[in-house]
Amino acid sequence: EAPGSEQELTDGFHLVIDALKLNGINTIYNVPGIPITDLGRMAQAAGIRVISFRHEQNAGYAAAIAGYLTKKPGICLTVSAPGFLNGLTALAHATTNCYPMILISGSSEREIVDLQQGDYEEMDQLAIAKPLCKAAYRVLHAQDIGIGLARAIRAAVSGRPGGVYLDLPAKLFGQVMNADAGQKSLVKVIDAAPAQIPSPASVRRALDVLKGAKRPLIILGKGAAYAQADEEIKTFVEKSGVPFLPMSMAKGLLPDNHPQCAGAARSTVLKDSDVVMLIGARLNWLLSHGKGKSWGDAPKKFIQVDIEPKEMDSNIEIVAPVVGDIGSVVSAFVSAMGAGWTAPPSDWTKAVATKREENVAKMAPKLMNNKSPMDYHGALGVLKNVIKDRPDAILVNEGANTLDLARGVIDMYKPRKRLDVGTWGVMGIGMGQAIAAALETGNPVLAVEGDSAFGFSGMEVETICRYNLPVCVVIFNNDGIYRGTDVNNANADPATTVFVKGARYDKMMEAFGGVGVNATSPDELKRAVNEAMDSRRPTLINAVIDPAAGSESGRIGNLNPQSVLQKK
Ligand code: OXT
Ligand code: ADP
Ligand code: MG
Repeated sequence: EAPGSEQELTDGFHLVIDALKLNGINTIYNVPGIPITDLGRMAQAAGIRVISFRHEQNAGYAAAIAGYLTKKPGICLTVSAPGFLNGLTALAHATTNCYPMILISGSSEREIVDLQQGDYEEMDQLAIAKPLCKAAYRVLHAQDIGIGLARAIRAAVSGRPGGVYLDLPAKLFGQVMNADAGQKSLVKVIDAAPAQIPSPASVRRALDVLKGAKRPLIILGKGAAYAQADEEIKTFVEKSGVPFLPMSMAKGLLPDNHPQCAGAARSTVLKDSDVVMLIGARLNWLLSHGKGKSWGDAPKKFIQVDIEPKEMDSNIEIVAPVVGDIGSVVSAFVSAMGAGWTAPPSDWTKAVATKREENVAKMAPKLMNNKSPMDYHGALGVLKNVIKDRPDAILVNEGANTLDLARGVIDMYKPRKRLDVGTWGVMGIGMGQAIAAALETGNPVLAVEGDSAFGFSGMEVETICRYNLPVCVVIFNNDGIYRGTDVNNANADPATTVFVKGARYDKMMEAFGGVGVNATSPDELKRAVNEAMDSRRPTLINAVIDPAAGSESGRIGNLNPQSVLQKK
C-alpha cells in the first residue's frame, strides 16, 4: 500500500517505541521475556539502545541512576509478576532518592487477573506498585499510549523527581490502529520539568538570616547535584564565603579540595554552626534529623532550599523555607546579594580550615602504608590518586567499611561523579550503576565494592563484558560482611557474617573474557587499576583486605539495636 493510505496500520509495539523516541528516550534497561521480548527487539531495530541485564533489580538500579545523571527518566522494562517485583525494589529506591525513573512492565490479561483465575504470571501489578512510587498508570488502548507515556514522563521529572510505574498489558502490544491516527495520538512533552521560581520574599528572608550568621554553613545534597546548576551553585557559594559540607553524592559539586570545603571538618561544622542553609539535602537520618548530639547545644537556625514544599519543617523548624528549583533559587540569591555581600567572620572560617587541615594531616600517613594483606586505608590511598589523576572518571561505591572509608578518603573534583548507596544505604546498586554510568557518560567507571555488596549484583559482570564497558571493579575482599573474623561456636555452620575465605572474585570476570587480577598489596592494586582505567577493558580486581580490618557496620554501628542479655 502507498504510504499514508488509510489502510496503513500501526500497533501497540510500534506506538510505545515511537512515543519513547519522540520524547528523546534512547536507552532501555531490561530483562526480556513474555510479553515484552519483541518490544525490546523492535526497539533495538528502531535505534533505541536496549541493554539486557541478568536480573531486573540491576536493570532498575541502572535506570534509576541514568535518571539522576541525565534529568530524563531512566526506563526499566520487565516481564510480568516476578520480573515486575524484581524491578520494584529499584523503583522504590528511585522514589526514595528523588531519581526520575519509569518502570514499564508487561502484565497479564486484566479479565483473568481481576477474577483471580490463575493467568500466566498473574498479579495486580498496578495496585502493588502504587504505594512505592510517585504515580502509577495503566494503558488499555493503543490510542492512549501517547498520553500514558506523557503522563509518566511528567510525573517522573516534574517537582520532586521520583519513580513512576507504567503497566502495559500483553494484549495492548498487538492492538492495531490506523498509522496516521497513531502518530497523531503521540505526545511530545513540552517543558517536562518547568522552572519553579522562588518568591522574592522567601529569597530575601533566607539571605537576611544568612547575613545575620556568625558561624554559617551550607550543606549541599544530591538534589543540588541533580539540578545541574553547577556554575550557579559555585558562584553563590564562593560569593557567600560560607563553608560548605557536601553530602556523599554532592561531593565534587565543588571540588573537595576547595578552600571552603568543610567535608573533613564535619563534626565541627555541624556542632558549632549557628545558621545552616540546606540546598537539596533532607534532614533525614544522614543528618541526624537536625537535632541531638551531633548538632551540639548552641541554638541553630535552618534555611532550606527544596523543590518540595512538604519537606519544610519535616523534622525541625525551618525559619527560612525557599521553595523552588535549585538553579532558579541560587540565581535569585546571587542577584539579590548584590555587590556588597560581606564574608562570614574570619575566626569561623579559620576555625573550620584548621580543623579540616588537622583531619587531613591525621589521615595522610595511613594512606601511604604498603601493608599486605592490605588495610582499608592502604588500598584507598591508591584509589584516591586514581581519581585525582582522572577527575572525569565515575566512582561507584557500596559496602559498609568500604563505603564509609572510601567516602572520606577519595576526593571528588567534578559534579555527579560519585554514585553510591543513597538514602536507604542499599547494597546491590553497584553493577547496575556502573553499567548505566559508563553508557550514559562514556567515561570510565571505577566501582569500589565490599565483597558482600558486590554479591548482590555480581552476575552483571557478564553484562559488563558483553557490552565491553570501561568498568573497573575493585572488590575489597575481607572475607565477609564488616569483617571476616566472626566465629560461630554453636554448631558447624559458619558465622552469619563470613564468606568462603580467600575467594577469588577475579575469576568471575575471567569467565566472561574480561581481565581478572588478584592484588595483595597497594603496589599491585595501583598497577592493576591504572592499567584498567587506561585500557578501558572490563576488569575485576580482587583486593585482598585483612579480614580483621573493618568495624561493625562501618561508621553507623550506633544504629544496631543492642541486646541487654548479650554483650558483644
Ligand atoms: O569531623 P570528624 O572528626 O567527625 O571526622 C569526620 C570527617 O570530618 C572526616 N573526614 C576526613 N578526614 C580527613 N580527610 C578527609 N578527606 C576527610 N573527609 C571526611 O572523617 C570523619 C567521617 O566523615 P564522614 O564519613 O563524612 O562522617 P560520618 O560521621 O560518617 O557521617 C555520617 C553519615 C551517616 C552521613 C555517614 O556515615 C554516611 O553517609 N553513611 C552511610 C552509611 C550507609 O549507608 N551504609 C550502608 C549500609 S550498612 C548495612 O546496612 C549493610 N548491609 C545490610 C544490607 C543493606 N544495606 N542492604 C541490603 C539490600 N541488604 C542488607 C550489608 C549486607 S552493609 C552490608 C555489607 C557490608 O559488607 P561489605 O563486604 O560490602 O563491606 P565491608 O564493611 O567493607 O566488609
Ligand atoms: P542527600 O542524600 O544528598 O542529603 P536527599 O536525597 O536527602 O539528599 O535530598 C535531595 C533533595 O533535593 C530532596 O528533598 C528533593 O526534593 C530535592 N531536589 C531534587 N531536585 C531538586 C531541584 N531541581 N531543585 C530543588 N530541589 C530538588
Ligand atoms: Mg566485606
